[in-house]
Amino acid sequence: MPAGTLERPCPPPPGVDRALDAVEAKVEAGERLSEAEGLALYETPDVHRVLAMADRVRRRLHGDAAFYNINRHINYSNVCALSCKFCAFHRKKDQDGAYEKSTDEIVRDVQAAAAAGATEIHMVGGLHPWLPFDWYLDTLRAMKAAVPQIHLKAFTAVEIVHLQRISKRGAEGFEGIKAVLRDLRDAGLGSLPGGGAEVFDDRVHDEAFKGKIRGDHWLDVHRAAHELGLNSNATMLYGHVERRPERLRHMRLLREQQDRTLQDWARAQRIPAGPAGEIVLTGPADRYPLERLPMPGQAGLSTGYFQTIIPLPFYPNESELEHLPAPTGLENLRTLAVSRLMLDNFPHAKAFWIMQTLPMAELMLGAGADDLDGTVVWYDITKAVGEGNHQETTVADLVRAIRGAGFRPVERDTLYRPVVRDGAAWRVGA
Ligand code: V47
Repeated sequence: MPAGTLERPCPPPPGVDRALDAVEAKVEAGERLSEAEGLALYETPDVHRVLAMADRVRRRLHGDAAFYNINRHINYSNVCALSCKFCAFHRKKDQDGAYEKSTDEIVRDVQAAAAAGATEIHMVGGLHPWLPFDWYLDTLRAMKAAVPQIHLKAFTAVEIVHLQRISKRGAEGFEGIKAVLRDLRDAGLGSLPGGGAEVFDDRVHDEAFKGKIRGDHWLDVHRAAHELGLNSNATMLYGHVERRPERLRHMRLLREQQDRTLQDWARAQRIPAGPAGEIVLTGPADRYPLERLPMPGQAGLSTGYFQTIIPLPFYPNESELEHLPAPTGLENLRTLAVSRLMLDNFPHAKAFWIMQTLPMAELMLGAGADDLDGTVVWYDITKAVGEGNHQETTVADLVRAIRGAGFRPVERDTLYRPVVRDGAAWRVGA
């Protein structure tokens, strides 16, 4: 052995990417990552280090808590004026398999959900060509009248724009969106789900979901909801015709909007904004004199905000993009971890078990996710396994997955408040 060999610094073991050191140092310090740094997280062969970084950030935010909820997804109709290439859910009115649920059927679903302990109904559907605006208002009112305590999280941004068009309320643009959201809120709408965002990029839009609203319009709908005090979520549909830089841009646009939304709250919580006005919630504990997580009703918070980022892996089956391969397990883990690291001002990251599968969602709890969504029961939009739309998991399965991953299960309501339960009866805890 030549002299001095042992004194030379050890080369990194295979798979260790030294270029990540600077990125990791920024994560440790709680500094915002650029899109270029996000790309480094995406391109490194050392994917497990990226997952570990996201886990660190997730533990700073939530410790060992992992959230789930008891909910029902209701898809009121699959009839849709659009024909997005990635979507296997939509049907034309007289096509085989087209359906519409009546208000009475929906109310029965809500009552059955409440009897089983559900705290939330998540309701979305296609852009129905002739259901009138009043049908949506009446249905929300009937749902709330049947079960006043239930939270109604309903309608993606593209449905809201559709409702604006059919509502004939006169107002246009942003004010028109707000007017429609105000009517829906007054009829019982509690928050907006994160669907329909896909990927905020015009090339991807024109190739895979032309006809749907573009990213700026989607962001405007959520901004309007936030201004009215409604919280919302954000999805990112990945693994189809988009590329990784486009995913990172999607994350940046969400993050910039959230910065503006949280400014007053951050000031009240004495969270220092960064040089570009950025509000980072994922740094070390000593940066946060008061609360690091926005919660409804908190000092400085007069608006709603984005609660959760939900990366959704593309399911090619039965869509017009069926020839594309679905994203791999590691790509799913990595995309979740990169989302957690880039979206440093989003309180939560969800591994939606229906699309990820429960075993994959369990792994994701150690890679940045703090939430699994809920019991779901019926789901029409994608089918990971088997036939039919009965896709239910029990609370026992969710709790077992969370415990198996080494976390502490916490039942939450839609706004991430802890739930105290006595059978099907429940209240929000402290
Ligand atoms: O908007 C449609 C996506 C979304 C496919 O806010 C597909 O808490 C994969 O938004 N492959 C609906 N994805 C689901 C959604 C959601 C789910 C769970 C929780 C929340 C929340 C929101 O599903 C659609 C679309 O982006 N989608 N087709 C497909 N083939």
